[in-house]
Amino acid sequence: MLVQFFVFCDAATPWQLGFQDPATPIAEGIVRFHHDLIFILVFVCIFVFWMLIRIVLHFNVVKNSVPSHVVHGTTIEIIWTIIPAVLLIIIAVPSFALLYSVDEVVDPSVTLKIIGHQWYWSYEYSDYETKAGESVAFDSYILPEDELSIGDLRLLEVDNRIVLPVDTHVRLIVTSADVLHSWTIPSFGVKIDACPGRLNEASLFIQRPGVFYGQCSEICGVNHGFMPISVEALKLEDYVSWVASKLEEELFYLMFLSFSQLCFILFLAFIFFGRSKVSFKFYFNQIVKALKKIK
Ligand SMILES: [Cu+2]
Repeated sequence: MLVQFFVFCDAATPWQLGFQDPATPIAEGIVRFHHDLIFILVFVCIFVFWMLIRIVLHFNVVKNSVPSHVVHGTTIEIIWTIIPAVLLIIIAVPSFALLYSVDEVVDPSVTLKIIGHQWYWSYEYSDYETKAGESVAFDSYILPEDELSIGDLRLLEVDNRIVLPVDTHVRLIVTSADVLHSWTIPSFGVKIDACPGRLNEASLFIQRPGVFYGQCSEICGVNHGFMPISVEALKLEDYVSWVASKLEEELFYLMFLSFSQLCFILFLAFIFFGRSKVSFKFYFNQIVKALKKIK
């Protein structure tokens, strides 16, 4: 029980009614705006229900057989127009402030490109590249149930998590390769559509380390429910070492690829020269001769 007070809720839980714990200023703003609205809503609801109950109890044929003939009342009409209008203005001011701050992209230090596919996500960190010009890019698939470990979240865990730094302005660029998807992390207050042929932009400023979970929020086909999102927020130094390891991995992969290509060519050459009557030396001499002619 005590643990629950100190652990943040960053994933959907069964029978959840409230919000997940906010991890960005935007998510905090959304939660607070919701609470402010509920405060006003409670007073409005109590007043309206009180009026309704009064009308039902007092103004019926048993208690009031002769109805009033009043059809017009200037004062009451002004009151019931002005008060709701003032309430709407009180709601509109913070609402617009929040709406425009969601759209604001503050000088980002990291850019993450998100591409929705049927039915997985792929991610690209175009800020960094290996000496061979390769950027960090990977696909992120749902982890099947038989591969889950104890404590893993069913339908939310992925094979490759996104890693992002905390206390850093991050820009998200979202698009899709096939149909509409929607990249959503409730704790970040981010829900951004992935449309084919269009780039959508959002900003992120994660305030605490942790693992955050979300899901595709646009019905995109039969496996719509099986393309979760998992973000690992790390301290800046840990993030830097993660990027370095990813770049190394990429370079190793490239080297491995070129090494295996070389082996394959040698293998073909071995088969060819092994079977032909002319020797390798003959071909070698021919090539040397041809090179000398070029000179
Ligand atoms: Cu989707």
